Amino acid sequence: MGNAMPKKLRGWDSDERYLETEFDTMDTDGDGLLSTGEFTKLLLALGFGGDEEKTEMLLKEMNKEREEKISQDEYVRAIKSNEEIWVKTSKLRVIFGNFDDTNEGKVPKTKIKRRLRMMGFDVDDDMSKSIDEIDTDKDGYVSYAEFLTKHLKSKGFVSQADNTAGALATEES
Ligand SMILES: [Ca+2]
Ligand SMILES: [Ca+2]
Repeated sequence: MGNAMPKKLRGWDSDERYLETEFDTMDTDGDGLLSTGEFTKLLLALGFGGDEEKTEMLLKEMNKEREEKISQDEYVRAIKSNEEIWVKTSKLRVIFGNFDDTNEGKVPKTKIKRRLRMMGFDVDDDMSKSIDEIDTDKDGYVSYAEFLTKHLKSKGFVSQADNTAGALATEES
């Protein structure tokens, strides 16, 4: 609280873990930096609607020292401090956060299926299977990292082979 930002989520340790996970999922080589291209892809995947010019401006703003790369810290600060970007990139956080009402950054698969049924979805074998597939480390939970990785893959922004870092970034807490 005490934050001027009139926005919603504020879960999973004051939203920061969401942002850190987003960064780590896109940082497929695990060096703690995103290239401008990766950063742009991440914003687009999160729903920051295709405005490349704006993305470039944002990059220049947040990127004081390095020319071509941003750190996790820069990412977290930039997104948290820019309400427009925050709101425009929040769709996946909000969807996930609605399921994650215990604020752990992961949701039991059984709970996801139950919720979906309650919401009126027909959770048939196919749907059930695709939920199982999101849980790549097979711990019975869908973490935000897994959820996001699935989304990035479906957009073609990370490949299957690139996924190790994203899976490793899955929270243990
Ligand atoms: Ca990297
Ligand atoms: Ca899992």
